[in-house]
Amino acid sequence: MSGNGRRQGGEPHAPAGGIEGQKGDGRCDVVIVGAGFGGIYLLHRLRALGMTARVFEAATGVGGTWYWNRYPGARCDVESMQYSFSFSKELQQEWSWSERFAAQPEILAYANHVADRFDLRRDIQLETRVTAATFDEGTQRWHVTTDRGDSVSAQYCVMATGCLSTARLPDIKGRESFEGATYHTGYWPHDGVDLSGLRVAVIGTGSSAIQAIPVIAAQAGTLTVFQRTPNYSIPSRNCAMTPDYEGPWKAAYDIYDATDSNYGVNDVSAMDVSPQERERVYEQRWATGGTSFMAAFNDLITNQASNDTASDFVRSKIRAIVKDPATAEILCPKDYPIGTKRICVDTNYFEAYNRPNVKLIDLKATPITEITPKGVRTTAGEFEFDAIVYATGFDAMTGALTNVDIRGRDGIQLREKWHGGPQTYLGLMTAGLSVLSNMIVSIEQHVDWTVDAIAYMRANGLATIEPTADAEIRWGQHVNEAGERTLYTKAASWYMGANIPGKPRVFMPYIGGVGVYRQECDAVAANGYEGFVLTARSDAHACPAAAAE
Ligand code: FAD
Ligand code: N01
Repeated sequence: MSGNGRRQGGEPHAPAGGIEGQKGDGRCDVVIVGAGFGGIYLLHRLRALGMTARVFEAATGVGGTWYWNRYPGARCDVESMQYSFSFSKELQQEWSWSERFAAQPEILAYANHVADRFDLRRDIQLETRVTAATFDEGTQRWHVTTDRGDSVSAQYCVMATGCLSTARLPDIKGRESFEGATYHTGYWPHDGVDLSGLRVAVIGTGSSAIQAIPVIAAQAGTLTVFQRTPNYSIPSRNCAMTPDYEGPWKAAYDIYDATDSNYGVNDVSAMDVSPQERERVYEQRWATGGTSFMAAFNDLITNQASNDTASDFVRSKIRAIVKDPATAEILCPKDYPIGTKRICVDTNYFEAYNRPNVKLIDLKATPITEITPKGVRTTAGEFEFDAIVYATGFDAMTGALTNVDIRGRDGIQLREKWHGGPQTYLGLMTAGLSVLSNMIVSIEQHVDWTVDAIAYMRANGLATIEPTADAEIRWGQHVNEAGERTLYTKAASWYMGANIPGKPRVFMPYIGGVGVYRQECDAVAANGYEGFVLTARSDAHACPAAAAE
């Protein structure tokens, strides 16, 4: 490694199609599905364990989220100094981000750099979608097949397929009939899109739209935004990275506990300070920018009265920024507490509505009835466009898993088992088959726990690890109880599966906190994988090398 470790462009070096000489039938210890941050770190850890692993990735490059989401304005909302791997001190120190919140090309370049720096590409097969994974009870191995005809036998199959990787186009009547260009933010063309002078529609106002709208507005002839639910958004105050900013972060990496959910939280209730003090704190957080706004007080997500004060503050900011009062009112979220849909972070989002070429359509008042060959029809009439951008989100959490035909013991199918909502133990495994954070921190924790479990199995001559049905039920109750203690269930969000018509409404993320979750997972492991059934290999013998890992 030389220089500051940054590669320009972010495109992969591996030949399209993947690893030479490894097509067709094969055996390995672990199949990993997905080469986002999760998949690549998992591969790195398994190699260190001396295991053979093959990664299958549907895309033509690594990077996952940051490979697919190339829409204008895409960037992280967790500060880049934190939205980075921590597993290698050298990597942490040598990489430099150019902005406080890095843009998509730079994050993709980082993913590619990690793949190169740790020599990961030789085990990653690109442009290959895993279509099925079937557990063979006779051999106690997974049989994994792909859309390119690969057929692999593996002792373990890890789905590192991401929570937000299955982009979703809404089922709006006539969608296919549109004669102009259609885009989805989550499948943005790699060559970029020139929207200069065009009449553009954006459907959706989630995080993706909120980042894209100001950039598209500056380019398009006209931009019409179709909003169903308004969102709370905090300015990012993004800026160039300086040595003065970067230096203390790098110096503190060794002592900073990224899983500390209370980091930066002002440990006082919003109800225990005067209105003047509340206002001062909110103003300070607004000026600092970013998601830390939600840490202004310690009970914003658990106490409705406290939350109301933060929601009111943000609404007052929207009304102050947006010059047209009617537009401002439509942009003000009113029917759910701030933070219960993922809080958005923007650069000049509300300001974009002050541009003469930007118009907002309130779909609560005038819903879309159909997409026509010329554009979008609402109950108020037809709007004509050259391009429609769907910023309509993802089949979150479960979509990438249920897309694969996963069959476990007795042929039990994951898709069928999860018909009424996902059932897991620790969110990591499910019987019969075996997010709300800085996700890189959670990814590292999930991977570390999984690799430790595999090492434990090897060391103890075990073939399978599978949660008991009872452990799944108890975990599901625990996740629900934690959710019920907060205001999260008050919003129709993708956390609840509410963005997909017909998807079961289940609060899916665990809200107990990253640190608490880690302790719970560690305790399960320390107690001999409590809640799991472990079965011995027929040729069981201990593997001391693995035990030492
Ligand atoms: P992904 O990055 O989603 O990777 C999964 C990979 O699996 C994909 O490449 C996909 O192609 C592949 N795959 C799926 N199914 C198959 C299959 N059947 N066969 C083969 N390959 C398959 N999180 C944060 O913490 N901070 C942020 O600022 C942030 N910003 C985000 C911005 C956007 C636009 C989006 C969509 C998400 C953002 N996230 C953010 C969440 C982000 O998804 C995670 O931080 C992280 O990148 C996820 O990594 P992953 O490896 O788990 O999954
Ligand atoms: O998707 P979303 P996203 N007609 O589901 C609307 C991460 N992320 O891609 O709210 C009309 O949030 C839908 O309306 P409603 C982050 O975790 C992070 O924006 O269902 N509208 C909503 O407005 C985020 O939470 C960043 O009423 C329809 C929008 O489409 C997650 O990814 C950036 C519709 C979808 O919003 C998903 O964000 C981007 C229909 N039929 C993403 N169907 C960062 O900043 C849906 N909508 C780091």
